[in-house]
Amino acid sequence: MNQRERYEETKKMYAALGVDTDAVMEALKKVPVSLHCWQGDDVTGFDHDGPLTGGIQTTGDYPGKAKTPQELMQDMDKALSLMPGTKKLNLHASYAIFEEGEFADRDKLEPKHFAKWVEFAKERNMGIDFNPTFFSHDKVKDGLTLSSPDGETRKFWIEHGKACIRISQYFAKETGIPCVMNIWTGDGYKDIPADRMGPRMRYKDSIEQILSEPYDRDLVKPCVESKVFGIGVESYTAGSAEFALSYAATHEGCLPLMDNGHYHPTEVVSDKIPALLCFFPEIALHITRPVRWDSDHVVLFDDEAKEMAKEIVRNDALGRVYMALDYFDASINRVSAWTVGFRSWQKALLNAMCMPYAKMKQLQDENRLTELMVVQEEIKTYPLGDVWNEYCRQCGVPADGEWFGDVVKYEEDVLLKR
Ligand code: RNT
Ligand code: ZN
Repeated sequence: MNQRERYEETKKMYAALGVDTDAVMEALKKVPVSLHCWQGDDVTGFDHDGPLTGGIQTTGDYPGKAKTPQELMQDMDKALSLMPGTKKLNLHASYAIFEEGEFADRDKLEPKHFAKWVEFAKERNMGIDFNPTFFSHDKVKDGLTLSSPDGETRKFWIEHGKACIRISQYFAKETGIPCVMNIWTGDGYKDIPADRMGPRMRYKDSIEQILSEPYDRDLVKPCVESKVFGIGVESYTAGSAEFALSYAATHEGCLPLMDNGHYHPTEVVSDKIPALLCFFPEIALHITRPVRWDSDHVVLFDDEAKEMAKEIVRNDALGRVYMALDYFDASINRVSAWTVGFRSWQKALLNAMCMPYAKMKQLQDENRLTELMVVQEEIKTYPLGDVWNEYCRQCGVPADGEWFGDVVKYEEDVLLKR
């Protein structure tokens, strides 16, 4: 049987369950997923020479890392050519592109410093999401930014946040697609602090000042991302889960952003998604793979990715959840890291969309839980791979088993020559 015939058989199996796989693929093609630029260069950016700070870390020194905007764009293009579906570009402020001899510090950034990214995104029909960069900079004072007790430090970072609001609005206007702007800081303490509330009160005030910058709520979607701890910031994080969620809940127009690496290891974001959807019109996600801690491994088609996707799909929330990948592995080919992560999340969404939820919900509501277990188990071995390969074919990208050689060739021809 060739791939086409296999798909036709598989389609009948899913149809018997009440799932229309043709309709699923059409719907999935329209769902935007944001691709993070920072996997391409180990979260380095172009505006500083110093180390990565903020309690996050990349490990590994795989050859071929992108060192210029041109190289990063070239690598991203290679990865994009191997990914099915609708992509959005996720940028950090530290990826500003300056003209020869030009420089603007983070508090003075302007839309023009991102004009080349806008051009890149427009040529590829992509929207853009944005992140102020509150780390890897000498104005981070004693590990603190927006929550610093030092007024000058806070002011610098508030100005950075405001500049980023203006840039986000520019992205949205240029691309015609709303820009999700995510606020995350690594502010916190390595050891037990004496004052846990003061930094949070200052953090709250700083975010309020940033969001007092005028912007169109239909164009810019500000979010606050929480975190449980960072490297060197083990005892206390100002932007904890309760802080970020309460901030979003009490500030109209601000979304909570959950990163699934940012909770205690037995907590799962899949369960938090439907909880938040009861209250928030829109939420945002950073999708990553925490291995024992917030390690930011490449996203795989694993159990929690599948569960997260299911919660978005079965609550009819594809239009309410902004999905962005967020991981950085410097120990493997970075184009492959991007590609595997993006394809895995697409697979998770496809898997989630190929399930008979009406029937499953009915079993639950009628307390037929034995049968529900059987149905949920048996669907796991349905031939999703045939639908996936057909989806890749329709999207004009290689099927599984057909793309890695391309990356190897790119590594030989381009990456190893840098
Ligand atoms: C860090 C956060 C944050 C960063 C990016 C680079 O733990 O997850 O989202 O990964 O901003
Ligand atoms: Zn994140």
